[in-house]
Amino acid sequence: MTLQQFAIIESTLREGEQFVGASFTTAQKIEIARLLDAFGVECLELTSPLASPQSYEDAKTIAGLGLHCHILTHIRCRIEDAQKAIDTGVDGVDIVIGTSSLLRQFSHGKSIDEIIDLALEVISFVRSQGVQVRFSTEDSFRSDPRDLFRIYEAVDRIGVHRVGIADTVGVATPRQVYDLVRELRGRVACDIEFHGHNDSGCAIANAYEALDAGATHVDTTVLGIGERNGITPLGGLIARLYATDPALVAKYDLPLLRTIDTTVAQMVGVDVPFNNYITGITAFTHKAGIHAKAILNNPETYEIINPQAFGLTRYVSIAHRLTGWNAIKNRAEQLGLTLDDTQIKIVTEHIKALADEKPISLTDVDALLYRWANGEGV
Ligand code: HCA
Ligand code: CU
Repeated sequence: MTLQQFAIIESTLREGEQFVGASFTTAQKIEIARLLDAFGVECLELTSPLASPQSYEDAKTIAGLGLHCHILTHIRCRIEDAQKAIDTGVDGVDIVIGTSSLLRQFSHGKSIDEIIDLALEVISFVRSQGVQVRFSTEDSFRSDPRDLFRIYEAVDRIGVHRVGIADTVGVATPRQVYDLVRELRGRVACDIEFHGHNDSGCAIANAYEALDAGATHVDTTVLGIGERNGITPLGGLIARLYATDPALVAKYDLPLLRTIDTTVAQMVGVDVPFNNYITGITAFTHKAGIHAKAILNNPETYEIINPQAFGLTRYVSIAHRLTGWNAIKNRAEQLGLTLDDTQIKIVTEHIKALADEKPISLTDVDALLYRWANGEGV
């Protein structure tokens, strides 16, 4: 149901700023905010205005840009934090507090009852100021589910707009996420957000399962940047949803994704990974002869994502020993050379033999094709 209605909370300007290479200038934050807004994300989450004086100023600046998306900021569960957040002019405040026994013992030292009392106080305050409020439990998957439900039900009763489940340490499996969200969906009336770290490689699958189980909001960052190895990447979530049904992500300006990924990569001093979802350099590159033949006949044979939907093109790699004669024939046609199938097959054997001797390039393939087309083949 909510797979059709989900919203993205893009947290590059909050969780993403917790990536070790990130230290965005105001101008960079504005550029990222504008790009993500143009892409069509529903919400942007900003670093806590309490983090530093510049963070406060930047939150004010971004809240004042007049973007289409909702501007949220992220705070600890404290009235002073909430006041400062509201002062920046944001549309909503995301509150988080640790609920695992580890965090209760080693971080804030509060009991579940104390957490509930505090949560009710801070949420009521934010609501009284006419601002949207979300309440999230840090390290949800290492918290006792009975504690979680008590907290979520209590905050739901007093009209919180959204509750958040956070897989802070990336420990959850897709099935655990599905089960927890499903159970929660039956217990609260408010929206449900999922925030998942990627320590064990499940962040995209977990976000997807959360939506499938009834979550309404998913947190992402560009390229997945965040604490440690980050959270659900924006492009990865889009790829997952597109693969289920392109209509699910038709509301976004998909061709902007490449610019978004490369812009943020550059700002934080990394390359877009070669195997990145959609925008990685090899995401639409086909190599083996069998694949190349089928792709040339009908790209859907080996592509669940249409690169054109993202303003990208596919590439068929043919200069190697795994190549096939159909791909070589296609190259000959591209070059406008007339060679019959028997000749193409012979050239293909030569290409394979050459590639067994040394790494070859497209130039070598072309040279062989020209030789045969000019009647100089042996
Ligand atoms: C953190 C906090 C958080 C918060 C998530 C949320 C997490 O940096 O540890 O507000 O839902 O992963 O728990 O990012
Ligand atoms: Cu996080």
